[in-house]
Amino acid sequence: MKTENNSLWNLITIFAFVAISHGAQATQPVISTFETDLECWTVDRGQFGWSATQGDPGGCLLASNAPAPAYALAVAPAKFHGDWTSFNGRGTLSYSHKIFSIGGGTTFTFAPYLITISGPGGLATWTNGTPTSITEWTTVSAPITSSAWRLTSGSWSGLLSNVTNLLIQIEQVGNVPANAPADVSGIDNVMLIILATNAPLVSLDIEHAVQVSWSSETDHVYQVQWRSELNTNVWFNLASPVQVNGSTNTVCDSTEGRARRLYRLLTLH
Ligand SMILES: [Ca+2]
Repeated sequence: MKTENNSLWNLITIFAFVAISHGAQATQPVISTFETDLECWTVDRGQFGWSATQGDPGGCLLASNAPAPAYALAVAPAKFHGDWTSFNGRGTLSYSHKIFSIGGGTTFTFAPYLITISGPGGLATWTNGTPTSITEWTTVSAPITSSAWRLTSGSWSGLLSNVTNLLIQIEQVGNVPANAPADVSGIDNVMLIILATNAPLVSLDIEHAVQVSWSSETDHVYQVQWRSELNTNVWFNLASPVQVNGSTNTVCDSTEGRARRLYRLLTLH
């Protein structure tokens, strides 16, 4: 059925919010893009290594480990450690994840995406969404707010005051029997960043595509992301990161065959 432009407003619900750092008072983003090496990331079990070309884009961390029920965890380097207090309520920890192969065997047990942070002040775990097969690069995003995490020891404020261990589950598939061919997964674009909702949105226009525009600050790189459902924290990159090219920047996304999408804008650096 051909849809008139005006009725698209009835079919498409658009939300947009803008991420912009808070100037001199901002907590600096912490980012791993694995462009040249593993950036001191490790994986707690199984095989792991760096790929120069299979990332989102460029390099990424790859891991391969078959036995269930253990799921391999990527271990963040020291640059992600420290006082996360200023991220509380306005920060996000996100990463790109891809299942390249689910491996072999007779039973495949998929686990939800999982992040654990811990330190002298406590331990908390975040989970959301469970893949069911191989995936494309998928953005997984966890808000740094207490209601989104399961605190198993200590206090939220005490934990955030000194995070000494960040674990991101890289293996999403458990294989039985244990000697089955291993699954292969990757992680890229790990970002601990500030999200803010108070930056001005210049315009949001819909014709046959959604046009998302925003006011930009010089020397910043932006990434527009989208998701299709309101009740999931799985975000996808829309095109590549945008280096600012003026006071207003625009990214378009086709509406063809899409009932509803939610957009957001991140400041990468
Ligand atoms: Ca990369």
